[in-house]
Amino acid sequence: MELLDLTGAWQFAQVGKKEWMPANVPGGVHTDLLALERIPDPFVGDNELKVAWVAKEDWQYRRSFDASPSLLSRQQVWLVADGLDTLARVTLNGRELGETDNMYRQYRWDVKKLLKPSGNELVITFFSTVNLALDRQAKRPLAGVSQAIPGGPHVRKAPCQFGWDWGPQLPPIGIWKDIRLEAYDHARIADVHLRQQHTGKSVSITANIKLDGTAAGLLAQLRVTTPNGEVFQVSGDPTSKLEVTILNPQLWWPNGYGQQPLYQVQVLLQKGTEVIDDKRSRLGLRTVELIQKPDQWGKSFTFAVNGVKIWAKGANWIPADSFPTRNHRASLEGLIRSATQAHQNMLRVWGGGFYEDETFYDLCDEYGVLIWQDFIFSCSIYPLEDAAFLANLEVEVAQNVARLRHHASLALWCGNNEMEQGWAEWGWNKPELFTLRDAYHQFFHKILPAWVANSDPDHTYWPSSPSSDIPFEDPNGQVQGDAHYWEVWHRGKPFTAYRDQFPRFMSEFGFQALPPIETIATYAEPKDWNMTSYIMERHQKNDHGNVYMVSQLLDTFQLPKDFDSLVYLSMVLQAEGIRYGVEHWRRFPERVSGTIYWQLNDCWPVASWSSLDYFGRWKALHYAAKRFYAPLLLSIEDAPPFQKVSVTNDATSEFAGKVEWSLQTLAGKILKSGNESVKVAAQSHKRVVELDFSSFATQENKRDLVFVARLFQGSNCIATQTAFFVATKHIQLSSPEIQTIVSESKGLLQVELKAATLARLVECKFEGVDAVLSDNYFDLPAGQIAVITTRMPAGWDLEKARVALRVRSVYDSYDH
Ligand code: BMA
Repeated sequence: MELLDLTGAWQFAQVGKKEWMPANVPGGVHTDLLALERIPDPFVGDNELKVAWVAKEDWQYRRSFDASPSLLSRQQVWLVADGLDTLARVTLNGRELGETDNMYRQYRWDVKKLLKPSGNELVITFFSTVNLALDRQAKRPLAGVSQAIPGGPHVRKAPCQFGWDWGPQLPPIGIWKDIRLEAYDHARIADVHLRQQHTGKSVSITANIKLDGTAAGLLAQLRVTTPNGEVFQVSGDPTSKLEVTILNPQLWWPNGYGQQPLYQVQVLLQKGTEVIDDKRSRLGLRTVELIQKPDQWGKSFTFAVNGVKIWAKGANWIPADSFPTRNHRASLEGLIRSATQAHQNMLRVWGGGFYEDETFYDLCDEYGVLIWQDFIFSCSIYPLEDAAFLANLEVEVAQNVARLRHHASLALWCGNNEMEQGWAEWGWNKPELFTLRDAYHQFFHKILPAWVANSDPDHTYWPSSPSSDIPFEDPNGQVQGDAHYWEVWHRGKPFTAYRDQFPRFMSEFGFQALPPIETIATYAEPKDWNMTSYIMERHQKNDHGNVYMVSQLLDTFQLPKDFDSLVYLSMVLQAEGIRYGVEHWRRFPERVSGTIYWQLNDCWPVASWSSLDYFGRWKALHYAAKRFYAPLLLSIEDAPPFQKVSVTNDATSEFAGKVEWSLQTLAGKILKSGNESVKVAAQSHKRVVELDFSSFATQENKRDLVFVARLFQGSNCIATQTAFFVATKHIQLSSPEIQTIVSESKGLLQVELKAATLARLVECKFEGVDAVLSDNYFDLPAGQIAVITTRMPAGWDLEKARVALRVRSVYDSYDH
């Protein structure tokens, strides 16, 4: 195979204007205009509105290239575009090759007869998807989300790019993936289907190869290199199934359950000794299944890897940038690494974004992150009875399933996001929509599962999230299937409401926070630093979101003294809320098999449900996740005056340790204490002690009390938890006088903190640097020492760190 890479420098122009400007491919109109300073940064202030015109125009990209004699001499020469966004007409040397209407598809055109040795001119014209969507929507209105430009469901383009309740209306346009010429003689490898069969102590890897061209006279070779460098190989007819057997395989495990060894797989196509094409991939050897077994509550919804049950701990993934061509390995890796640092083992690639790039799944393979992959349909009615729409989907599904099915990280294919629920509960179910409801039923319960089974029989298909797996029947119930619980955020229920929920698998629930002040500073000037200012509300896409945040905030905390304190409180409020839910669900590991909170990341700087902001900064929730997703979880079920202490053990071996507890005044006077040795069986939960403090928590005293529990493994304290007897706003906090000792050892910066009286939700940061600390936003009981570390920032020394250290707690958030 001979390739001619056509990425890199192109030119672009607005259709109707004759000015050609430099462009970069892969890329898009917005990022190209931004590089030329022709538009203001859409992520700043209300520039989103100022650049809205871009997506309503048509644009052209062009480049010229030469074709070498060798390339021209090949029997087959094809132009291959891995992704065009979205409505494109492609011409080469003045001849139209075709049109595209699906950003998730790869397109290939035979260009053999059109090429010349030099001065080939490739032109791609992009027509406005916004105009098409609006036009189709006017003719045939389909329900969608209120924050989006209407009509998105008519076009196969990432739904959230039209706007979402956390995303701006900035639909990108352009060549968003690689583009190249592929030239070959005889045949090329069109597809390789790798499968693995586990039997006792061996795994057989098979490759089914599909060729474009003729197999006559060709030979295929399957070569597997183990993580230790040992090579297994077999050759055969390219149309036969090739198989190698790996004895004593090194199994792949999700994060927290073991290592992630990866086997290099190469499929070579040969003519004699000449290799004419090859395909490389990496395999993690593992089995993955979804166990749905009848039990006392209904039916389980438990993932198992290599036969071991996995308690799924994770978050929902959305596109990491409104302009996805800005995502590179480093930015994706930063997010995925942060997820695993917080002990996450599963991400749900949510159906309102797109099928992610290979790099994303490669990283998930490397970091041990299971992927729940939605097909790209979300919260809307789609024209699924339209034959042309279906034909387009069939290619999209076949291509993307084939592209991703070999990844060790892939755990589940899911039909869509919240559409079955839409039909069952959102008022779509009207007589005039019955045809579309039938089409939904046909597609997600018959057609799509059949396509998936055909291309990838090794992964489970799940019809929708949430779903009970019985079409339209209680899709968001708690008896079987997965559930989304939004009563706390969207309906204002208190965090304690999470404790009434016993989903079999919680695939969405969330609570918003503002991003850190450094992130706000990138889009709002200090004069706009007010929760309900125009700019702050331009960066809040959920109607009334800022009001919801403040309202819940005042149930827990006092009115903050300034904006910076409000930002801090909004973050710790979110952390406390999600912690409350997850700790509860982890106390029922047999009944609830996992929690995937909404949402891991952001696509621009915004107030949202994310735990990592657009720049990858850790919000307080992400630090809380590191604690509440720890394999050994100490938790307190607080129902004042009762405090119940529990340990949840996710590990596959028994835990033996000790819990120490005490009831203290805020100043640290111990009123009552005890300790209990504790054994918790593998993958289970144990209530350690249930205490009644009614004689201490009197009307006069309860505002001055804290209940502290600590979990010990040997002599190591591995977790501290606190619980109170009144809402935080009513705790009688006094100035905690936190003392810090900053030191350095082996490139690690260390901060030792000690408070004179209880410090609630202590935040540490080093001004001027984005440092991820080993822990943050934690309670510090009087007299107890907390030690946190971080890598010494490049170019810093101890003195600089001491000066830059800022510490605060809830006490500092209001006036005294
Ligand atoms: C869920 C998601 C998203 C949305 C989020 C917050 O329904 O599936 O559609 O962004 O809630 O409202």
